[in-house]
Amino acid sequence: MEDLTLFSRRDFLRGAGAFSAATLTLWMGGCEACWKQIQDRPMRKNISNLSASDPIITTYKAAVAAMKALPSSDPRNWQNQANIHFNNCTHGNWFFLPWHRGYLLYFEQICRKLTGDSRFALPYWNWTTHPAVPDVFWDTTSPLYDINRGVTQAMQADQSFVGATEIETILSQTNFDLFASGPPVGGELHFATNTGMLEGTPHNYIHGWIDSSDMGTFQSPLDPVFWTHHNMLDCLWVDWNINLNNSNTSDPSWTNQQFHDFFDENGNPAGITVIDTVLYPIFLYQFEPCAPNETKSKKTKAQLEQLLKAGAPSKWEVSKHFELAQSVRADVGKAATGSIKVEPGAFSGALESTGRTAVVLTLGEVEIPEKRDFFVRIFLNKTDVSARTPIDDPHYAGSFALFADESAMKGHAVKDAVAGRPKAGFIVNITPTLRKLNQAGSLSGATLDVTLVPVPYERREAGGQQFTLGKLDLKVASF
Ligand SMILES: [Cu+2]
Repeated sequence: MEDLTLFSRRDFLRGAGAFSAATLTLWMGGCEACWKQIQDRPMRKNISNLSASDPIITTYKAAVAAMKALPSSDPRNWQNQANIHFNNCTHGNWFFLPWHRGYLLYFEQICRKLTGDSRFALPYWNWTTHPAVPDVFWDTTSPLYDINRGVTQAMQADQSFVGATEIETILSQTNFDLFASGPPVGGELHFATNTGMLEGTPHNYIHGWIDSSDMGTFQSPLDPVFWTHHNMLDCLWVDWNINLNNSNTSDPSWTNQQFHDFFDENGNPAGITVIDTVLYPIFLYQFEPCAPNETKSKKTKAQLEQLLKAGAPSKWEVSKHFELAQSVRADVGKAATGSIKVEPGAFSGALESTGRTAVVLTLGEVEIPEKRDFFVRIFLNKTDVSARTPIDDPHYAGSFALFADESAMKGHAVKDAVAGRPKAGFIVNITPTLRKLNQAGSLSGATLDVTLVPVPYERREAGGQQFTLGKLDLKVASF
């Protein structure tokens, strides 16, 4: 008999909506109808494949219109939904994915209730296959339009952030912290101190690229694109877990964390427990394939449930640690280098193509500027690079973008001013680049040069801006 404790939690059942404790219990015991209900759970589809008259689009439009029409006293009101994010969102740490998964689930339930379309499933925007903001968001008479966007309908997101090669690199991370962001430094849920690759690269980039007083800020859910953007991230998390069979962290400070920031379809307060969110995609909804070269896992549903519920330790065993404890400052459009002293042979274990040892670079104490008109590229052992250096250069090690500063969140500015706040941090697995350099014989020195290039977003003049970080940290880690 399987463990049913998860399903007795009130909050989960609230989120589950269609299921009751009784039906789930029956299903676990072999109830055919419940099994079928779960098999037929609503399908979250690729919005770019839907015509403007598709019922999913019609419902989404009607739901957004209905939320916009609700009085401000109703927590399901459009602005109030965005305020949930503004006041409570978690970024730059490992609560990022589950918090947003819960947020989306309750939003989807509200859409269903307000439109009467009980099988509505939120569509996702696959920016890998369709890098422009989808057409349905550009009809100026539609509730899905947002006048504040800085991009145009014709512009395309940069391949180095959303392209298949980059997304495959991110999905190939086996460590939860690297893939999904790591534990918050200092334990504070709202500090962006440990941003992993899925969040730091496509997530942050899309927010900054759309460039508006909405998407570029913590009020981003005011743009209906937001929900389809985060749904794509949710889909990639599902792919990473369910198709690629990677485990989330088993750390109890992650699994047991609760958030009570949401409202259900009736406008009543609702919450999530992180460990419950890992099972949503098995029981409550499913996705059309969204990842490059997606293949289904051969595991059974029961095996998947077991894998997801158990998780695995995500903590790294650090065998070597080198750091540059001084700031690196780069003008936008120009390169700046930090040279980290390393001992000879330091990376040898990680350079073999097998094994679970990696070299992880942390960009620490990053200043998030008020205007974030640029993103950052990283090159190793090559200092004469510029904003035009192509990303297929063998020294290229990754790109990341900056999202809003958490001091912009309501309630935090005051607290931060008093307590002092840790600055942003980003983690990047640089092992593949080191392997390439090693093969080419350019990894022999006593230092590793980390060159950062802040690249202005297309069409924007990021004049006078600087990118500054306080610390570069290099870990040889096994996980
Ligand atoms: Cu976001």
